[in-house]
Amino acid sequence: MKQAPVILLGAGGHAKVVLDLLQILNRQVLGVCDPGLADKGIQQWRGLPVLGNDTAIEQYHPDRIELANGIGSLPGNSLRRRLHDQYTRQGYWFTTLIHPSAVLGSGVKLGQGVQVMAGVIVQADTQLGDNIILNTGARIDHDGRIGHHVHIAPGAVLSGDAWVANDCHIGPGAVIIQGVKLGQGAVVGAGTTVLSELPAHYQLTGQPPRPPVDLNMGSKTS
Ligand code: JB3
Repeated sequence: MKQAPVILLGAGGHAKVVLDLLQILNRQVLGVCDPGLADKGIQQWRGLPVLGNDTAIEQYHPDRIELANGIGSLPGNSLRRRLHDQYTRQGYWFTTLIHPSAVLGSGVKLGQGVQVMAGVIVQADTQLGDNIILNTGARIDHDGRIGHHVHIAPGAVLSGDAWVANDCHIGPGAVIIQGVKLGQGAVVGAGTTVLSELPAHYQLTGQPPRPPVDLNMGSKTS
């Protein structure tokens, strides 16, 4: 079946990678919505028409198009999630994209709007929620459970049976050993190895890790 044409949201660093992937997958891209470009009157971005800010989406019936979320996700920035939630509520569908170089094991399940970038490996029976980024070269071993809106940054590694709740951020090159659970909104810093459960809204950074920080207390480490 022919896939619907796509509108790309955002025109920053993450959107460049998503656009490359759309093109590798031969998806028709109608244009890009980005207020940063629209406000400056810029009409073209990487060969695509700039359709305007996000309200331009509403000129297209939800049955006629799919959306690609080109906004990245970093701790403390919920724009990617907000756009996903807003437009799915309005009946739009975010396309799931899998780079041809990715390897997905048997029984792997992906939600709506998951982006699987170049070189990713996901092993058997892992389940992924909606709006997840598995960034370049990330690896998730068997039986993982990954919640909605999670970003697993380039080169991060999750051993078997790791459970990652909604809204978590796992930094580049981080390592999560087998069977470990991360609570909702937990943040793991670049290169940090997580050996035991991290509660919801806690941040673990450094290697060896510094003591976990409660993100709700407003004192973040970098
Ligand atoms: O580290 C990696 C591999 N990727 C990072 C990614 C996960 O997150 C990347 O290096 C960046 O740190 C970040 O990528 P992102 O989100 O593309 O950030 P940036 O390059 O700053 O671009 C953000 C874009 O979003 C800009 O073009 C903004 O104009 C646009 N933008 C801001 N608000 C918006 C809105 N776009 C839309 N459609 N709607 C908005 O409300």
